[in-house]
Amino acid sequence: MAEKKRSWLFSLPAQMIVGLVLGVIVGAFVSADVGATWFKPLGDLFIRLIRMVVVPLVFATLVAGAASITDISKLGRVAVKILITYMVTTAIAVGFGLGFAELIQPGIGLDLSTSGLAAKVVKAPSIVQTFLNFVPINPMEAMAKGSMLQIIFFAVFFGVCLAGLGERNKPLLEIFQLIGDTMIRVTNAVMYYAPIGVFGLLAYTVSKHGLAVLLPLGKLILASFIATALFCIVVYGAIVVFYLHMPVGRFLKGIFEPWLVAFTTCSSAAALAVNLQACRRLGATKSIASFSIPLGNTINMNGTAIYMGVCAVFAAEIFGMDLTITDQVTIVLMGVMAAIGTAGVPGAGLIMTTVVFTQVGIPLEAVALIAGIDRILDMIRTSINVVGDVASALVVTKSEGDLDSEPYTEG
Ligand code: DAS
Repeated sequence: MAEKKRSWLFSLPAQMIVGLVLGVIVGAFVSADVGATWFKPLGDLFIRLIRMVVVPLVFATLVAGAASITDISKLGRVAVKILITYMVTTAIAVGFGLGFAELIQPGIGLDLSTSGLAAKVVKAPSIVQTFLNFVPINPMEAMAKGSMLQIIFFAVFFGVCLAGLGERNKPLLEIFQLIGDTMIRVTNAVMYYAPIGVFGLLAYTVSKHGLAVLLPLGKLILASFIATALFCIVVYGAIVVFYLHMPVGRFLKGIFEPWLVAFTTCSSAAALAVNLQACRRLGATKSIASFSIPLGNTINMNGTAIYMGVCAVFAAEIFGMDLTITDQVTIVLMGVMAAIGTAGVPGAGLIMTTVVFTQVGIPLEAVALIAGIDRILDMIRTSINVVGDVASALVVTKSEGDLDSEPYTEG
């Protein structure tokens, strides 16, 4: 029997918005004590559930992703180029998000530091020490502690070496793929609790701070949207006009379908197939598109990177934190790693913000606060994640002298 198409109103995003609205209304009418006693635990449970999934989700999906890059040796030069393009555009994206948010300061106007949630003072290590800290002395200890930077480093290293085993790796690769798929199901199950968690946290926050809490959330959406739009115009605009020498209209028309699928589903994975076709139609060769689009779908998330920068500044501001230059460099580094570790499914980026926040001492209550409006932010960032995959694939195709200037038609 065809599954009955449920109205959007019953969808999880709608339920999260209902949770947010109800939380605000209830919070406006109850005392701070009632909010702390009855509603804060609901939000705390959501935060614990989010923290529960991060380590196994990131480790399994990254090992499986890295291990599936089997033809890196064959594609050597192209693989190196595409990975460098991914890292550079992602780092620029985090910097864009961070810089723009510092400019418009979305979090100013709300001070949660009085909620006993003062930011943890994290003595930021020197830049050299930060890079040395990438390497876990004991990977199991890193997982037990949730040291995400070290977990991501070990997962990618382990995955690439697993790929090197060739055919022998099949059983173990399948196990990690199954664990990754299972953890995505666990994450989806956790997100079903999100409406209640969002309700609890908003009710508590509004009961303590009043309705003023809403203004910064609106500014966060605006900051995320404008930073993303500016990044697209400046970075992708420069690539298309000055490097690809492609008519902007042709590029926009070519990426529209994957952009729309990603925007509406909030899932890069859902847009993978149409993104592959769009990339080919825009002139990428079959080998570069079929290697880079699935890889980019897993590790290249420019929209999520911008979101990491914007949210880190927003969260620091609502807890009265002044970000030092070292904090900002750490946010860019961690934002890149968090974006790499983000799965191509709805809400994955929200969970990965814990990777960035923890590294600079931002209380994770900020994650649950952002959760209420995260679906809107997810639409913005996911749609750009898929555009970035196409842009990078075309850059590498052009660098190989293979960019097909004529629109490709399915032959
Ligand atoms: N929704 C994720 C994706 O599909 C991105 C994210 O949550 O940041 O790309």
